[in-house]
Amino acid sequence: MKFILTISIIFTCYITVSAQQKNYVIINSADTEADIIRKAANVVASPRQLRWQQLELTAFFHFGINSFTGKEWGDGKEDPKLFNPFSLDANQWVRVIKAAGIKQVILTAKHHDGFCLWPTKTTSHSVKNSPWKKGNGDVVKEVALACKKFGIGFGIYLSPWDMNTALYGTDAYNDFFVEQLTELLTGYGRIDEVWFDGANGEGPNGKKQVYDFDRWYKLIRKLQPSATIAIMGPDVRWVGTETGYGREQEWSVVPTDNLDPNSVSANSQQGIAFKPQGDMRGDDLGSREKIFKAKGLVWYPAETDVSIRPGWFYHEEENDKVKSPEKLLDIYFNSVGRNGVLLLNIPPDKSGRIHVKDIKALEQWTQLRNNIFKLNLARNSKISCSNCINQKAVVDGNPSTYLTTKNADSTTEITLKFNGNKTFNVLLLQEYIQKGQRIEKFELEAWINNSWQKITEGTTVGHKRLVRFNNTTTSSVRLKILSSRLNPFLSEIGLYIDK
Ligand code: FUL
Ligand code: CA
Repeated sequence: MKFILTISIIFTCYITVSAQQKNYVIINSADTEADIIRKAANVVASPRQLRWQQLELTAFFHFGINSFTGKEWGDGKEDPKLFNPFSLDANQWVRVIKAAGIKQVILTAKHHDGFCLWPTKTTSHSVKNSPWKKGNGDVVKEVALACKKFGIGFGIYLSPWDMNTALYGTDAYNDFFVEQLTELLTGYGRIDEVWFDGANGEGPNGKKQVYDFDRWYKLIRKLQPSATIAIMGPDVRWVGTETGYGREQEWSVVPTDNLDPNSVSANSQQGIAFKPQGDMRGDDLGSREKIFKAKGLVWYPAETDVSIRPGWFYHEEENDKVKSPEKLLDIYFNSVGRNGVLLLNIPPDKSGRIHVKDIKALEQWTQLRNNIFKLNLARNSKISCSNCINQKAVVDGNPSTYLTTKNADSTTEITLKFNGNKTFNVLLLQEYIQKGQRIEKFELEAWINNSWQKITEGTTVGHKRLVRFNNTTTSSVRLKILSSRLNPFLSEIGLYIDK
C-alpha cells in the first residue's frame, strides 16, 4: 500500500511539470508553500486563452439604439424606427481598426435595452422593424463578413440584462437567451469571443434575473469551442476598471475558491467551464501571499476595456473629447504593457461609420507605436549570463524562442553589451507563457560612470511588460531577475527610444 502511494505521488509530480500542464490546479491542505509555488508556476493558458492573449489589441464596437437616442443606457422602450444608419459601412469599421493593429472586434449584438442588431426570431425589438434597409438589414452579418474579409477575429457582446422583453425575470428568459445565443453562434461563422457584461438590473416587470450561466457556457463550448468567454465567463477576467489602466502587478494565475474537482473537465483543451470566484478587483490578485491561502489556482487573464470617447456609444457632443494619440499611447503601455489585452471601444456614429476624429486619433496612435517599436536597440547585443540556457533567444525578435536558467535557478543576471553607446527609455520584457507566468521581480541596470546603476524595476512580466523611464545612454545593461516561481522562461528583451 505504502509502495503504491509513493509511486502515485511521483507520478503526480511528474505530470504536473510535464506536457500535462493545465489552466487550473487544486491546492490540497497538505501542500507546502514550495508545493504551491511549483503548482502556480505550472498553470498555463488553455489554447483559446493563449490565442486571445497573443492578440494584444482588440476593439469594441458599441452600436445600437443608443447611437440614435444619445443615451448610454436605453430603457427598452425605444421605437425600433429610430434605428437608421443610412450609410452603414462595416468594411470601413474593420479597415480602420485593422490599420491600427487591432486583431479582433466585439460587436454589441444586443445592449441592455434589448434592441437586437440582427433579425432575430426571438423578439420584434430588432433591426427587422427599423427603416434601415427596409427591415432587411443585419449588422451582425455585415460586421462578421467584414472581419472575415480582412482576416481578423470576430466576437459578440450579448447583454444578459434585457430591459425590453417581458420574459426578463422569469425562467423563460434563460430559454429566450439560449435561443438568441444559438442564433448568433450558428448563423455567422466562427465566433472568437463571447462577452457577458456584469450589469444586471431590473427588467420591465421590476424583477431581476437569475442567469443560467452554466447552460450558456455549455452551449458556447459546444457550438464555438474556440471562443473565449469573457467577463461573466471562465476564460477572460475584467481588469476591474474602465480606464484602460491595468495593475502594476498583474498575475494571470489567480486564486479561486470554487475549483470543484468533479466539475472541471479532464480535457485541458476544454479547461474549466465555470467562472472562477473570489475577489478580482483588488490591487493584488496573485502574489505569494494570496496564492498561499488559495484552495485552487486558475489561469484567468486580464482584459482592459476602455472607450476612445467618454461614453461607450457615439454622441456628437463628444466629438471633441476623443482621446488624444498620446493618451492612447499611455493606455497601450499600461494595458498591453501590463500583461493585459486592450479592448478599445470605437463607437460608429449615427450614419453607420467611424467618425473622422476617431480615425485621426487611431492613425496617430499607430504612428507613435510604430516609431517606438520599429527598432529593438538590444537586437544585436552580446549577451552573457552564467546560469542561462539559450541566452541568444531573448534578442532574436521571435516570441516563440526563449532563455531559461540551469538547475531550475529562480534568479539570474543577463548582461547585454552593445556595439557602442545606445540611448533608450523603454524596456520590453516577454515571458514564454506557454510554460507559465513566473517572474516576480526584476531590475534593469545600466553601466554608467564605471558602475551599475538601477534605471527601472518591476514585479510581474507575463505575456508582455513595458516600462518607461528617463533617457539612458550606455554601452551595456544588466537585467536582474530577482525572484521567480521556479526557473523563468524569458522570450524577449527589448530596448526602445520614444523620442
Ligand atoms: C458596462 C455597460 O453597462 C456599458 O454600457 C458598456 O457596455 C461596458 C463595456 O460595460 O458594464
Ligand atoms: Ca525570442
